[in-house]
Amino acid sequence: MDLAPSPHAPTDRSRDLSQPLDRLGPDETLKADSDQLRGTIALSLLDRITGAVTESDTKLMKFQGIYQQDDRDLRDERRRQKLEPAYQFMVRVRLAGGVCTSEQWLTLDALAREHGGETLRITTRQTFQFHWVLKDSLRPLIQKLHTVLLDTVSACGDDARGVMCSVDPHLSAVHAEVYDLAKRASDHAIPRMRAYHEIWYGEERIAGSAPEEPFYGRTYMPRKFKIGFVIPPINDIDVYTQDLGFIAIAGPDGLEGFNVAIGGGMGRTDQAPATYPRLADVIGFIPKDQVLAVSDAVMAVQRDFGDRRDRARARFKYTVDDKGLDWIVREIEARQGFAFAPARPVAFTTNGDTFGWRQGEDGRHHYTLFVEAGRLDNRPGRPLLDGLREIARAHPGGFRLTPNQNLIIANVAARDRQLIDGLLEGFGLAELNVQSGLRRNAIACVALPTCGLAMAEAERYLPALLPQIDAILERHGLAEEPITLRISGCPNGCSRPYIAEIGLTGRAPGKYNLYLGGGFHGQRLNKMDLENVGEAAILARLDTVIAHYARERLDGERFGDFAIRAGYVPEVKAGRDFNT
Ligand code: SRM
Ligand code: SF4
Repeated sequence: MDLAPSPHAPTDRSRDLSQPLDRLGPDETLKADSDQLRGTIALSLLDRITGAVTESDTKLMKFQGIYQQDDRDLRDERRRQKLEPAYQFMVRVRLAGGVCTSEQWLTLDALAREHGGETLRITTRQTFQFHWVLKDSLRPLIQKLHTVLLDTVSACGDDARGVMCSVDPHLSAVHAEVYDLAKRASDHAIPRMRAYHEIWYGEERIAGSAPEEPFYGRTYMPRKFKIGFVIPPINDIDVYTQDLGFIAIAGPDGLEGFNVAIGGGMGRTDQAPATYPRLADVIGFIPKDQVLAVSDAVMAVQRDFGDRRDRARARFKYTVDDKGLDWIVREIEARQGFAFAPARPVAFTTNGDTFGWRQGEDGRHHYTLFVEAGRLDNRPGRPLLDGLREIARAHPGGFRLTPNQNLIIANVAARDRQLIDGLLEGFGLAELNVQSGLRRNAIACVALPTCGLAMAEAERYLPALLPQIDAILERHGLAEEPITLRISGCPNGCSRPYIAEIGLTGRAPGKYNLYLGGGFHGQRLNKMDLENVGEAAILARLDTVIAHYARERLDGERFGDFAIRAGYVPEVKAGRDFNT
């Protein structure tokens, strides 16, 4: 298939000319003065006196997929001992659509054992994160990733992040084609970033007169920009939370094109009403060969009109609301050179995963394994990392990471199913899939102890919280009821909690906001029901609502829909109304 040529701007659009340089935020100046993200990172890495890098290099390294963190469990003790914080780094791999070969898996596994505290984490955007990486280990880790064609370029930072895609390109021809487009969109939107090659691979700087970043210029995007591709009826990527979402439309002869959705996002700040989660608007249909042109046009509009003064309001969703949807659509159409066709009808049924074995159109088999909160490690009686290493050694078909933090052992020939089943049994992993409806649909962000922004636990609290809610559901005869629950350690919403039927966001240690009424397949924002409360209040409230739901729900009515119909929370129609 021929893709439309890229309308990448040939000029250095390092800033929006409507926003004078002296009024730009400090991060804009940092980017502009960073020598295309080189900063002093190479020097910081050599500094033996500290386990950290400088403050400005910390920010620039994000564009290279690396976050400086410190172990927050040790923070107070180290302060008492007058030691610097236990600095370490999170390293995020760029992995479009969560597709990973068995060879890559074995390398990731070896690196996690050597440098990453013997753990890997599947993120909510279908990639791997290493935690606990020391400064000296960064280069060896990144160089080793390079040997299996993996990198961490723009996995974080003000650029196009890892592109998501409905899981498993082997399920059908449409899945394969959509994944191929997602991968191309990811490769296309990636910053050129020579700094990465120089700093991490030790390559020489190449002198040249052409701009290093023809699209991004010197100041990249105003903020992170997230793209995702989804294949109805499964909204596994939560397409309405993406800055730019492509919703696949297939006809009798295969993939025809995409409905385009713009302006989604979750992040907000408590007590800052100008910040809010927002669901993307569907603005029309495009033929499949226009994906890159649309992606360029939408990103260019945000690049040029996004707020570069106030980072709290620099995401595309605010540009859409501030400029107005009609204005934004006209601007996108002008840049891409064609108008959107009317959107086609689509129907989603769930945003969850289907567990166990499934068979693709081509007869190959795929096994989805439940991974609680995406954490891959070895625990007594549950040697997940060891078991998956053996599976990767025995099975050449590769893996898929799901946006719900689960794992697919993909592309298995019928004759090898027994082998995989045997390994899953042997390592005690088959029983991981025996979970309640709530558990199968629960997501937690990382939060403590690595996330510097966490206000409360999430991943570490989930295993203690879920049995208590399961007990309530069981008491009311709803043990198998699929209900989406998402918990984040702060309002940034990395587990996409504002579309869950039950959402929790951390306010302080042991304290959360409770949200109810999200749409089961990610189609509606929820609404705050209780503010800044502890476990007892959360469980008591859920007991009341769940008991009522068990008594009076309509046939097939979802928990989130019921919470609104029964008047526990009002329906939120637009992101702007979320805080009112
Ligand atoms: Fe996130 C920041 C982890 C998906 C919204 N996120 C962070 C940082 C890097 C904290 C920081 O800035 O210091 C967290 C690192 C914690 C750690 O120790 O690993 C972090 N975010 C994650 C991950 C790992 C959560 C997880 O448990 O899987 C996810 C990695 C995704 C990936 O592979 O790229 C992750 N983050 C998300 C999502 C979900 C999504 O994209 O589908 C969101 C909500 C959607 C959105 O962007 O609106 C999300 N993360 C944020 C925000 C709020 C952004 C905003 O618009 O206000 C922040 C804070 C920020 O950027 O300032 C943040
Ligand atoms: Fe950290 Fe907050 Fe994201 Fe959780 S939601 S990973 S606590 S930034």
